[in-house]
Amino acid sequence: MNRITIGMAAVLFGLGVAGCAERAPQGGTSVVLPSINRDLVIVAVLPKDTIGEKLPSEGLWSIKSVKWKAELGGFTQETYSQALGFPTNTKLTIHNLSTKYTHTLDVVKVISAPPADFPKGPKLSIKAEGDGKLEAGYASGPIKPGKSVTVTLVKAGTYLIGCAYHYDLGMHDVLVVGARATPGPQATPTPHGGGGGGGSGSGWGG
Ligand SMILES: [Cu+2]
Repeated sequence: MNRITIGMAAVLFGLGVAGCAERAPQGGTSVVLPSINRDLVIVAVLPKDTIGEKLPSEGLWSIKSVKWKAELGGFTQETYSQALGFPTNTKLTIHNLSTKYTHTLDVVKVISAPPADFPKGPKLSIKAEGDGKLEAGYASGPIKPGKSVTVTLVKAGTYLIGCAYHYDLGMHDVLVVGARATPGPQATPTPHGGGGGGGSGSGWGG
């Protein structure tokens, strides 16, 4: 006997964005584009099932995650850096939001529970590995500014991810793949946009 279930995704998505400062149109999430100058920030829509990545200092900032007991940065599925969460079997687009820098998304390590202990100076592959399937050892390969790569989330789990070029500049994050996985709280932009994003971050997040 067949049953048809509709509408849940839209309902859940609606809950997900409630409370954000910038309300996104239905079906997508908002993301801040590179600023033209310090007084003008443009917010665009990041499509569903997409991870946007760029340096924390390029405007994604970093968040001290209470849940993961680690500083996370460089990756978002909404607007600013956050822990990531998607259902298993999602066909995910990894989009480089940068105008200047090439980035990657590599699996650093698979963990079973918090804390997210990011290893110091891990060896991350620049070249693509893992045949488009997100598992231990996956590497996207270089993604040029404005370009995307797709990967299928074939296996439920908790993945520490990072950029092979900028791991040490704070581009490392947690990606949870599972039925009920949802994104974590977002980083808060640093007022006046002066400094870099790799700072102490104390007092951010919550
Ligand atoms: Cu990078």
